[in-house]
Amino acid sequence: MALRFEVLGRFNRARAAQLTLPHFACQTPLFMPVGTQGTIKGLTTDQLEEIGCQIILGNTYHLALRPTSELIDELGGLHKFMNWPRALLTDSGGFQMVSLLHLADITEKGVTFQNRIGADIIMALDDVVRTTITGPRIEEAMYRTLRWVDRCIAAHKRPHEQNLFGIVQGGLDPVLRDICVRGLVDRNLPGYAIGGLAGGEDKDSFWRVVAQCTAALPEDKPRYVMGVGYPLDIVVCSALGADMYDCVYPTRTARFGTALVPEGVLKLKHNAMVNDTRPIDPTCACMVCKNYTRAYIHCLVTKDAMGSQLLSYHNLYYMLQFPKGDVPEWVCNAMDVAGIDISSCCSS
Ligand code: PRF
Ligand code: ZN
Repeated sequence: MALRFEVLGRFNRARAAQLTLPHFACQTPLFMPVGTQGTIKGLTTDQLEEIGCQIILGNTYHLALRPTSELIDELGGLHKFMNWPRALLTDSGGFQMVSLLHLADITEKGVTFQNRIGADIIMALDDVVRTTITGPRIEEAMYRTLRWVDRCIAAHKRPHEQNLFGIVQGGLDPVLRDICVRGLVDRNLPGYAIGGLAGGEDKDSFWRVVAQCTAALPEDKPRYVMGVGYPLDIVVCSALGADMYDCVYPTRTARFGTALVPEGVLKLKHNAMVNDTRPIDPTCACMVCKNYTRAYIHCLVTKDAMGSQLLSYHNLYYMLQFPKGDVPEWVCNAMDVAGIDISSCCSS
């Protein structure tokens, strides 16, 4: 294992922990910005450090195509290539994406790519099926995911430098999820992800699967909910005992002119912004809110790259700051504010 996971505090099922990875000691719960091509669009790595980013997610599939994993390896690994000293996680990309590479031994190749790229955490290859479909395809994907994790474990050449995480699949079916969780826990991996969610299912089903998986996963290992999410989802999943998240939402929505604020969202394209001299969020301490007005960003947005860069900076700052501090306090406050009662997900 190439990580240490120390729980520092608990509140009901929520926990705050230190996750020590080869390149960085991270505080959880944490949010991972998505840098598909080895960059978070519009931000420098210095800026990412400045706003408290601890770990970045990269996509094996995209990196394998360009600049290719061989070149990244030759140039000293992804950390060096993108000038990022802190932690990195690479996602295997799931079956559909990796299958586009037309490789015969996709599972083994996926791990070999990730070994070359050199991330702190590498994801096993899984078979991802949309949660909104039903029938035998869900079961097939879950069993395939379990078979593939064994091939990934066997192909993993650097277990003392990189952590291979398994991914729980099984759609919205509690029996399939249970088989998958148990199978992965038996493999004694350094961490586990809950996959196959955030694909259009209703919130109750989503939270119920997260609650079931977190309850069955080991207490002393990190739990990562993939592709999540919105601030509210992160709060609820953290209350249910999850630790890690990733999502393109804050940066993608920035490019469409939307800022994340405590009240929800602020649309900078709106005509009301044209002469608004306030910052995006008067309570935000970020560089953008300290220096620029809504009127200025309104003027730039969709016209100049600077508009989406400033919005991405603010949005990521928001996502990286809000889960900080005393977990009991922010989880409880947020749940109260949102009027959410998770007791129904937890009783089983
Ligand atoms: N598997 C992988 N990556 C993912 C997901 C998954 O299930 C999700 C959730 N749909 C986001 N990213 N490998
Ligand atoms: Zn701000």
